[in-house]
Amino acid sequence: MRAAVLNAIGDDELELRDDVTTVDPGPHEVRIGVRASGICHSDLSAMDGTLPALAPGVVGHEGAGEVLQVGSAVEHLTPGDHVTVSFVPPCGSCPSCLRGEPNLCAVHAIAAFSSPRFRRGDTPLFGYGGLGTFADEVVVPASGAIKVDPDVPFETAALIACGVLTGVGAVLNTARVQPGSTVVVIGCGGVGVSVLQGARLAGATTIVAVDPVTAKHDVAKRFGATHATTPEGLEELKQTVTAHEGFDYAFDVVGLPATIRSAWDSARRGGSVVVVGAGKADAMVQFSAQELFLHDKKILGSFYGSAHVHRDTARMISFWRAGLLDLDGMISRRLTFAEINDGLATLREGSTDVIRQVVTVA
Ligand code: CXF
Ligand code: ZN
Repeated sequence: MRAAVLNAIGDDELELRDDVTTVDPGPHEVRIGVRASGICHSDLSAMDGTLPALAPGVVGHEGAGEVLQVGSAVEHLTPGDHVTVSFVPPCGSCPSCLRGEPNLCAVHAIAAFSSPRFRRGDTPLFGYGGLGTFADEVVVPASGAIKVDPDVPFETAALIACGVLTGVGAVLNTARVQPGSTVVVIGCGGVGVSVLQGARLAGATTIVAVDPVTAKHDVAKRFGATHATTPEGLEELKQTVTAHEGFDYAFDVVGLPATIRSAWDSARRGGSVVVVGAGKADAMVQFSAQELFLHDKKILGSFYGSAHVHRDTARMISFWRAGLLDLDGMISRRLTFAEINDGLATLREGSTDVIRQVVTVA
């Protein structure tokens, strides 16, 4: 079958091959025929070493498809079911799952670093985040395949699997944004736009989008931003729209020390600073000991939108059905499998108004 292989960390391009096979599904696993996969910035971060990934391996982690085969112990899925796939399949019984934080379940996430999911000849290939959705098929733990109604287009469903759960989840689950709030969102890619939509959904009344690419400002307004600015204009706009208070909630959706610091500086005393952006392991952010205490700001990390993936996938689909979440409008480009490297280059370039590019795999 086809798969886009990252041969070594640091490579700019994936090698598109047609001689890759998956491992066989174990009793608690399922084989999925991938039908659509979004291109997420974390795929680039796997390629350039910003986020942990193993090579050789198959990247892609925002996918949806059809169940082809189920392991002998799998009861809740049958071939033909439509699903999204998750890079954090909840095991259901570890301390994180039991305390109601299944987004932090490490059981399968850790296994992804020791058990390859694919083979090319005699060479084992890892799957990024335990997935590897830039491939015709993936074999995943059954709890990481989330059933969706068959009328939801695969492209639409795929977006939920990473970017939408991460962004909308950061607003509703991590920050619990209150109606009438003031919100600033730094970074307007697929996740940033999802944060904007989440803020609108939560009833925030002032929503400021920040991005250096001015072409993204109109895009941001389509998804809920009431104002948009470059980073240089943020301080002045903050003074105007919050009457010198600062924002109730400031989301960093970039993950750079400067943008995290900017989120901190934008939040009001007592406000919440939510770090959604996936930064480097060795990038350090500075806060003075005094400001941490004096300003009473809450710094909240947000991994995978603090989501309960099964509950929240269903919730995102109901928002979409109710017209409260525009998922289809987020798809700015549909690509074929052969165009994956072009899509990655477009995203790396960053200078367009592309929100999400979706690869049609079928
Ligand atoms: C990433 C985190 C590392 C594994 C793949 C997904 N998160 C969002 O893009
Ligand atoms: Zn992602």
